[in-house]
Amino acid sequence: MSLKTLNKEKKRHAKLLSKKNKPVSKTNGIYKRYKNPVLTADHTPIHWRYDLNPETNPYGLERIGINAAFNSGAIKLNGKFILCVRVEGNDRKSFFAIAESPNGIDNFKFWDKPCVIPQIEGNPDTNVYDMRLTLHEDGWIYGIFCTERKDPKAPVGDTSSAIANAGIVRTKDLLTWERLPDLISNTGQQRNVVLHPEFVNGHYGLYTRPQDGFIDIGKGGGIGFGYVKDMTNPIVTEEKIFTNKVYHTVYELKNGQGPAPIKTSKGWLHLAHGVRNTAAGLRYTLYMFMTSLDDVTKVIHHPAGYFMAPNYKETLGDVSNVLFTNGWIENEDGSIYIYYASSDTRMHVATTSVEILVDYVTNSPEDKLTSAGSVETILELIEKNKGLY
Ligand code: M1P
Repeated sequence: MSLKTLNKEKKRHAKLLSKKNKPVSKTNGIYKRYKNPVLTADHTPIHWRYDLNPETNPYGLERIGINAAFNSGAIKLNGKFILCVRVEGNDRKSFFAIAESPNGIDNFKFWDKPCVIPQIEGNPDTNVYDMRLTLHEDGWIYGIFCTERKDPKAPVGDTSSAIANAGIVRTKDLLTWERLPDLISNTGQQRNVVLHPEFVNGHYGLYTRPQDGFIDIGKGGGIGFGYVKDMTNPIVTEEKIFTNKVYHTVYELKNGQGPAPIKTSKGWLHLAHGVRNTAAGLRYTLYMFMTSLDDVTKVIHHPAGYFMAPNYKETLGDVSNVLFTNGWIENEDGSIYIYYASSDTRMHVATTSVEILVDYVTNSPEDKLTSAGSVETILELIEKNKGLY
């Protein structure tokens, strides 16, 4: 790489990584969005992309292109805000890489090398993505991700049919990963599988999202919950769908658990994505609900509609009109950092607090599932506001 090109690129990269982020002034009181994305493809280290030897790269060309940095698991470790990022190359392969920030809103820097995920002998992953990190009460940090492989039963000439399942790793330091067997379930294909942070009835608890095909939901769908006795032999024999897709809601077509839920004195706070179809294609938004402390599958509060939908800039990207989340961090002071990706392209943060989210989830009206019902809900608020406006 020519010295001039290299220096220019290094300067541009350093400036991007140290750019301050600040909240935008417009807010609904529930969360604050931030001006800049926290991570993009351009944040990936220069030494992952360029051959820095002028003898082998005299023109200073980029040798390995990175297309996107999105759908990240999140955890706070050793005082740092850590993301396990889905990085996607120009070759369409996704892989995981850790990025850390001292404050959770800017200055995210990738670690020196991407994560090396051990492979299952004889059954390598073709593509991996969307890792959920859960610090479990057994002391391990588990990473559950989607492992995608070509469908061995695909007819000749069909080069697209794939099978999705949950791959499982565990670690103590996010540097060395132990691969455990892939999830065994009998409900079809699995994506968006998430480990509950506590034992439930003496077992590991998994949020699942079974569907009949890779794209086709078929008779499947909904967020399920199942038990696993031993994570080194992860078999879920039964899944209870406890929050299903519903006609004429933002999760009409499909949904999926976001990160592991956060425990509060009122119940477990859940963040999920819901998908509906439109004339312009699928629209992914984020929504919230709360489950009971006595029964993690009992939904006790469920605000109507979406919690967050893509704003204009966020609607644009590789897969437009998508917000997706698989990571959030509850800070020691009760603040919450929601890490979400827009349009399968880049990562953002939104900040709020446990107190605010509990208020949002417990006091926002539920969906009455008809237009007349929505008008009735607005009239109730207008009545309550009498004399106040
Ligand atoms: O492209 C949008 C999202 O599509 C999938 O989510 P789901 O399985 O709910 O449809 C995932 O591939 C996800 O990575 C992606 O962001």
